[in-house]
Amino acid sequence: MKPFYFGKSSMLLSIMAMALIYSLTGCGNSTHNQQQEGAVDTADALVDITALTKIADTTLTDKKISVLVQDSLTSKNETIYIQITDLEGNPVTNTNLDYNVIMDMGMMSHGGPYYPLVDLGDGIYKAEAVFIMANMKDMGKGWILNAVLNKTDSLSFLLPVSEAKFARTIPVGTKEDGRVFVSLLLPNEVKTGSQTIDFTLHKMDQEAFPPLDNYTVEIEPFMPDMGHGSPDNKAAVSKGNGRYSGTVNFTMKGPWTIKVNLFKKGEKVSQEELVFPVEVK
Ligand SMILES: [Cu+2]
Repeated sequence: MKPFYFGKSSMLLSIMAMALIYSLTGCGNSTHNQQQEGAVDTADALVDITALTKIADTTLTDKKISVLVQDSLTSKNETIYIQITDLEGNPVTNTNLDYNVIMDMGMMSHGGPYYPLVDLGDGIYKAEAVFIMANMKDMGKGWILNAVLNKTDSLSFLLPVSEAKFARTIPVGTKEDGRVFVSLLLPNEVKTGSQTIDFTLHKMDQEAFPPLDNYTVEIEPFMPDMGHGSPDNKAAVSKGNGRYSGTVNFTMKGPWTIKVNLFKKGEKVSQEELVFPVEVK
């Protein structure tokens, strides 16, 4: 199968995307998804909620639930914050919150990879989901975050997910795991020098998108305009829960690409080389 980038806006690609997802999930209307077990991630426990952008909210009789993001949501691995306050704006803690994400495409719906909620305290919860495609005009409601509060109140938030400027989540065929979604967590613009490079890997299993460990994500930074790469890069290795971390070195400013191949036991197992553009400032 040719490489396919989800979420292009032309009608032809829309139809292809729909047909592809339909055939891959093999299920027309399921909203089922499977939440993966995960270790508590406290790396960004000190999130500045006032610096975030609210994209949706709803008010219950005694609570207000807000959905916040860094800037906006695009078709990639994204972090979403859910804030619960009382009607005066004071944090409400000790709530039981559960969630999933689905994409309503009109004639069908499908899920995407997502991680368990992390309770950051002060009524703030961190969700993380991979939007494997962008919302499409005139095709259903698009991505929806469904939350259940204290096992009783069901809430639905429409998520405005637009096309990522640079591809950050790309599907690739593999030997053993079928189609694998490779998500690069690097921002569009980075600084020169050696830095951490993180990926997440998820496969499609019926309607669920379980994380994949036991791969090595080989990276090769390249400057297409100048025809050179860089030394001292380290392949991203598994940290568990589908998360991978390595080191990338950008030796000068300008447009770079990162070529990515998946390896298992020293053997290349991805069917095509993936190319992620990065602007080095
Ligand atoms: Cu979709």
